[in-house]
Amino acid sequence: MSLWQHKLVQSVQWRNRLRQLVTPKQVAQAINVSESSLKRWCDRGLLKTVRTPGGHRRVAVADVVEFLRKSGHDLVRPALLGLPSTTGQGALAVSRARDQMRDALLAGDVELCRRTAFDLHLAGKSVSVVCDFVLAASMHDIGDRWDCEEAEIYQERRATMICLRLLSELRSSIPAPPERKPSALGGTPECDPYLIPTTMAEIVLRQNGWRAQSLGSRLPFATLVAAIRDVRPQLFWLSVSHLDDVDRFLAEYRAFYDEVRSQVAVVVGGRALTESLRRQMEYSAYGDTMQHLEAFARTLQRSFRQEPREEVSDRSGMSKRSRSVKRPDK
Ligand code: B12
Repeated sequence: MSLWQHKLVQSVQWRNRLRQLVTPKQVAQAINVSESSLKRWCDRGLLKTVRTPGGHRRVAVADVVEFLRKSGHDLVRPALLGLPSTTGQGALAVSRARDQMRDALLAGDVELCRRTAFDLHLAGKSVSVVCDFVLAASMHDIGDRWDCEEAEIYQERRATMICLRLLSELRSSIPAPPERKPSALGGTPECDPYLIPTTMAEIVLRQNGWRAQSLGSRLPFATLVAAIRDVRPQLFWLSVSHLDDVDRFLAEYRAFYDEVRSQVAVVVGGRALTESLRRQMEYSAYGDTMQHLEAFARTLQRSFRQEPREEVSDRSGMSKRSRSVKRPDK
């Protein structure tokens, strides 16, 4: 088995572990509390449990991770839950984490990348912060180094693969939103191969309780219309990192927006959407970062709890052009 095959197997194993069920005793030992305290938390609903057919309590590792993020308890023995060892730095400062992540990405050190992201996640940092300030910032840095011939193309490609793998692992560590939650879809237009930002959007929205799914990259607008018709999401994000024919994009986007504007809130963002381009577009909201997307999604969710058609007060920091939002199906 090659080194890369070995790393891929490790990544799959890691994601499977997050879906695994463990006993309350294992959790108690992993976070160094008594089993009775842990069972009390389970009884009070602070830690979600399921019952085996024999009536025994079990906890999903992803739910333990969520509990640790909210409660602030330390993970003393991660190996007991099959989780990666931490860097031992607890709530690593975001700027230090970014430097550590960039260096680990450049060196292809998957394990250090995983530990760095996981440390922040366990310390309660939102996925949007990890995405904007650690992963995206590291990739920007790597891109600049490639541009200045200080990094090899293979290092940039490898860093992209590692980022996508980390995002997939982070996704597994977030409990799946229930069926009744609003849904979101998104992707990139046909000329845009950039996968990381749209993958980030999916995970950020899932952490905020949306049943979000990225459709991936290079999607013709006609198929996006079909996806919206079939899935009927409440939110659609379009991430635009690269455009080769701006006029064609604008024409196709306008036709797309006219078709879907009454069905879904459309949020746009991405490096290629310059201000002058945005001025020629209509959309429900625009954002520069995953944090902006998160803030808008929260505002939209709040509006679902209010009367239908009520004007949404936007505290997201995103600019709005028009808005037409339907409530999630009950
Ligand atoms: C990885 C990479 C690639 C990969 C992408 C692989 C993949 N499948 O994703 C590949 C190999 C395809 C690639 C190709 C090229 N690349 Co390239 N690439 C990069 C790199 C290093 C990282 C991109 C990335 O994923 N960044 C991380 C994301 C998360 O950051 P982001 O895009 O800024 O997204 C953030 C915000 O924009 C926002 N956001 C994004 N989408 C959305 C959506 C919504 C709704 C909201 C609210 C917010 C939002 O939130 C994100 C998180 O903060 C960048 C460097 C950089 N600055 O990003 C260069 C970079 C973008 N590439 C560059 C170049 C030049 C190219 C090529 C032309 C190289 C070549 N000669 O072939 C080709 C172009 C191919 C094409 N058709 O587009 C240049 C672009 C320069 C420019 N002026 O536009 C860059 C900037 C590198 C550099 N410093 O020179 N590239």
